[in-house]
Amino acid sequence: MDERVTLRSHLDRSASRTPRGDAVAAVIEAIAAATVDLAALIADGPLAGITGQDGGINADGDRQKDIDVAADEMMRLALADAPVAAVLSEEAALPETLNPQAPLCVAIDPLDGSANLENNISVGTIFSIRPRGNDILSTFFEPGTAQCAAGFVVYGPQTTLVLAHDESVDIFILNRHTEQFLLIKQGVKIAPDTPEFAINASNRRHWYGPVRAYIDECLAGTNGDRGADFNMRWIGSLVAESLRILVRGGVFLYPADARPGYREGRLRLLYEAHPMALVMEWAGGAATTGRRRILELGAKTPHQRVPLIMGSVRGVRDVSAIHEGIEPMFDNSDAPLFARRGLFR
Ligand code: FBP
Repeated sequence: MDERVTLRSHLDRSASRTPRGDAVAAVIEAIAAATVDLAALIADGPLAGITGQDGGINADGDRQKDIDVAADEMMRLALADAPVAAVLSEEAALPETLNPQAPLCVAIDPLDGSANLENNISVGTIFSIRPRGNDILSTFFEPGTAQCAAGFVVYGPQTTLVLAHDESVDIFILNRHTEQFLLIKQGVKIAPDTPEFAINASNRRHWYGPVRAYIDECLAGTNGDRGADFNMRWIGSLVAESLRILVRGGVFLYPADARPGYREGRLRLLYEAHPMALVMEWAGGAATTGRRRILELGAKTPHQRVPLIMGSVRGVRDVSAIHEGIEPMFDNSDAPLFARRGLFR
């Protein structure tokens, strides 16, 4: 018999002392219950009729797989029975109103990184919870500081729930036999200075100067001004990268770059960057665009993209320092200009 604390009793402990605590707990439990079913579906994959084939094009023009469509349906069904006024899903053009009088709104990426599934690489669900404003739709356009809880689930060797709630980041693992999430780490803190970075390096030629300068300095290792040999990781799955940062630190970058469609980065503000930024900050890390703190940004459109640089405070601070004083219009100049502006020059 496992004596660990269940997600439910963990939430019960804090429900009475956090604003709208019971409602927030109910929403987290609803999402968690749906992820138990989704984890089983992902694990069975082709055995459960998941072909990995196209399920169409979503409202924002992204290709969907059949599993994206199934995950979206599962999350919507779960949230319809929870105290949620409206949900914005990656898979829909606009927020959908559920229970207009309910106190909370949810932005969700039901299944992030589904392109990885064919290779049996971890994928996840990312969610962000915020209090409903008087006007339901404008709730989603409030800055990320309005979030009252956020988190993500990684469907990997284990099914892991990372929860930012009550100003703490806690990690749970799914016990598949009892179908309960059990607490394994409470009050996670990100290592402040791990020399490790994660970026899709194949885009180097498209990066703007400050990002190129930072990565070049990391690659110079002990021969360069940073004086440390950096390790590199790139999984191509945001939830897996985020969990690694929580466990051992480092910095993740999906910057804006010069490719058409990437001038504002790739990741979405409302259901990728905002929730990850809340997790990072509550775990003692940081998240920025390079120029602005992610949590201070409000979306102007539901599926707005944003550059995302997050993780250990040292790495995020160093990337921001290279951007400082460089007007965005000069971002695309040659790297040497920025190398001269690097931290140690
Ligand atoms: P989707 O929103 O299309 O699922 O993609 C998101 C994502 O897979 C992230 O998880 C990951 O960080 C990024 O795209 C990888 O992008 P790229 O393929 O450009 O390296």
